[in-house]
Amino acid sequence: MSQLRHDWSLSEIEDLLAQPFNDLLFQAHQVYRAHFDPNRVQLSTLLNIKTGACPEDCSYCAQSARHSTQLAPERLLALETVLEKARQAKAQGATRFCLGAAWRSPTDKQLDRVIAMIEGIRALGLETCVTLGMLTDAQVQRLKAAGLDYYNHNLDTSPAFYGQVIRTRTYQDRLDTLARIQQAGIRLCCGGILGMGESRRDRAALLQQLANLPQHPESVPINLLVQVEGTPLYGTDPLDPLEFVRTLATARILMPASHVRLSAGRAQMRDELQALCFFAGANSVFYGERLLTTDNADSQRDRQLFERLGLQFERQFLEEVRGPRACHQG
Ligand code: SAM
Ligand code: DTB
Ligand code: SF4
Repeated sequence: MSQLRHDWSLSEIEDLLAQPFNDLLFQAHQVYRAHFDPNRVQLSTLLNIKTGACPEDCSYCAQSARHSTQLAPERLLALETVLEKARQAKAQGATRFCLGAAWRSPTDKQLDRVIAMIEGIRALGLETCVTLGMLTDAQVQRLKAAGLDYYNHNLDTSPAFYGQVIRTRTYQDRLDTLARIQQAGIRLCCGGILGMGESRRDRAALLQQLANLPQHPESVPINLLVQVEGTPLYGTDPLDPLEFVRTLATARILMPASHVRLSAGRAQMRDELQALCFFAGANSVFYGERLLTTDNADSQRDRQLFERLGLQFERQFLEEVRGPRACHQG
């Protein structure tokens, strides 16, 4: 297996991205096979526990209070509602349950309630992930003590393009929270969004930031912008789907041992495009009817697609190996 690198230069990454498509995909697939069983996909299910009225101004997001979207804000969900959704996700085959909240950063009281949710979800035998915005050191320590498995915090795009997408926080704010998470030993889920009008160089620079973190994020979500009416990015020229595959393939080469997640945007993708992404090294998806505020790819269509591609999802595999009762994750 190749050595993990953290010293990628921008031009090296741009050269990878610019290769003939077949060369890039062949290289990505070889790297993928050297580190993973290429016929197995990890399923994470998302639940938005607090919807809308967010003070941040992220141009892509339906939940910012600064944009006029159709979304109705909702208060933090009750513990039992969250646990019921987690039970359903587990029954459907998910191994990780991810909670999202439309916060800039949580208060300590809000964190108390999220911690109760994390403890309840862990007790169901699911891996836990939360995305709550920026955190202080003390909050990170509390999440660690609660047994949180993953924290999702995306860099979203390149340092150069960031200011055109988000103005209420800086790239450095983002990096600071990532450092706190990694230093505390919580596994990191960190990626970005493609198709926001960024250049290939921006995509390369995002991947450079991710790959040159002190440790590669254990999960790397590659989202395709879901264009939401009323957000500033609504109507952006769509990204060439093959450029999306190129970027995902390059993420696989740079972070060979990470789970690269084909994330938001699958509902809008054809099966052939998803199949190319799985070949290029995607080995995780969001599974379930909803992402946070928008529809995800239909679960029945997903199951059929996995079947057609001979892809096993992780829980199926674990149950075959260890039996249905023993496939506790975590
Ligand atoms: N408020 C927290 C934060 O921003 O860190 C957590 C929730 S936020 C919705 C989580 C991530 O969802 C964002 O960082 C962004 O990468 C992704 N996201 C949000 N809206 C999206 C959209 N319309 N299309 C694709 N990805 C999106
Ligand atoms: C991530 O990278 N993508 C997810 C999750 N982490 C939190 C969110 C996707 C959101 C898509 C738009 C929506 O449903 O609002
Ligand atoms: Fe708020 Fe997160 Fe949406 Fe930005 S991405 S507006 S921080 S919910």
